Amino acid sequence: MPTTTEHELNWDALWTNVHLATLADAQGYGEIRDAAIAVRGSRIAWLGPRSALPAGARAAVEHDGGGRLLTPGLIDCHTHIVYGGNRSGEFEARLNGATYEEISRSGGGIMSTVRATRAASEDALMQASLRRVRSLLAEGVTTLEIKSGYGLDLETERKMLRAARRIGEQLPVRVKTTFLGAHALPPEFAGKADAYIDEVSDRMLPALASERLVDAVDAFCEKIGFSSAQTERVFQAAERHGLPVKLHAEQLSDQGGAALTARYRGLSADHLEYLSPEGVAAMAAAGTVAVLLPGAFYFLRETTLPPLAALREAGVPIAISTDCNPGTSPMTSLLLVMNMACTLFRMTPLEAMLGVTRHAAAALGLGGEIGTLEVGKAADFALWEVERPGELAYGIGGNPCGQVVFGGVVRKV
Ligand code: DI6
Ligand code: FE
Repeated sequence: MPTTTEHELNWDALWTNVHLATLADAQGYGEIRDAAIAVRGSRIAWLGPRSALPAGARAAVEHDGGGRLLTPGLIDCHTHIVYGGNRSGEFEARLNGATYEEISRSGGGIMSTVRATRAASEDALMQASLRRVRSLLAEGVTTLEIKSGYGLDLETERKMLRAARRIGEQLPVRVKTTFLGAHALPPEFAGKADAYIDEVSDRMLPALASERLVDAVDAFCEKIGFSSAQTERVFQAAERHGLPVKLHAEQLSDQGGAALTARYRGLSADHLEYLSPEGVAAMAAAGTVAVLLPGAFYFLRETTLPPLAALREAGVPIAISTDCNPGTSPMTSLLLVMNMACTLFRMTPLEAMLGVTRHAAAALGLGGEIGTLEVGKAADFALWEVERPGELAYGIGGNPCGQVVFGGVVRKV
């Protein structure tokens, strides 16, 4: 019988000659040069300087990291990546003078994606979405959140969430699903927003939750979306099902959505360009993560910046994400998001890195499981052909990702 210690030093795989950025404390990258990291099963079993490798440790497989940077696998914590069709025509219309709100009010916008998503078979949705997910994965993403919200009826919301779950089965990536039934008012409920909120809260959510298709609940709290009173009814329904909430809040105007989310101990409030000081304080007190989405800011040519200084000062954890969606952020590059967070929002490269690792994990309620390199956490990591961690937010185009390990296994996509 091996002793516990011998068993613990019996590893499945070991990477040596790597430069670690553990992100294990929020003050720095947590760099360890000339390091090693060991995996047992799907977990990190040991990490530290190579010189401190315990005598007697054995690994079934040993990889030479070639001196590369090794970070936690990246986390894209806010996407609408499952959808039918695309909105390149609307992009052209906007360049010819129309605004996002005008397009939305005249039946285009989200509604045109709803029509295309309703019309698509689950397999067709899968095909279109898998292509987009693969391009995220190529840049080191190991966890991905996927929202529904382009069905707006039970059948299509179910189809989207099933497709999201299937993506997590077909590709080596962890998928968290979010039910966003309250994304827009479907034509069947025109003029009856409260009745639609009943449908979302009392019919759609109970059915989808009982089918285990929902990990969290979201809504679009906005003048062109739902009021804060309507949003609160959705949150109450989520609470009845024991599901955490998050919110599209303060994207185009201040609706008090972030403070509402904080009252419900929400995981995150997302967008936040129009966030008030009261909203910042409420998020800080509740530990709600701010998810900033520079792709949507850029694509809509928004000019009001999210209140970064106030968020920093209050100590609100800040995550960043692609918001991958056909209308306001048709992007599938989390590295580009890191660059945009720095250039557009003046976040630092360290903040951008924390935003796609440690803080993105917290935005999904997975802070104990992923997002940093620590013993016991999931062995999800990426190796990069760069000299320093800050280089990940610096480059535009060109993919420095050399290898990805997911659940302790070298990933082939
Ligand atoms: N805010 C967004 O940026 C996306 N949804 C939302 O509530 C946009 C969705 C779309 O235009 O298709
Ligand atoms: Fe979004």
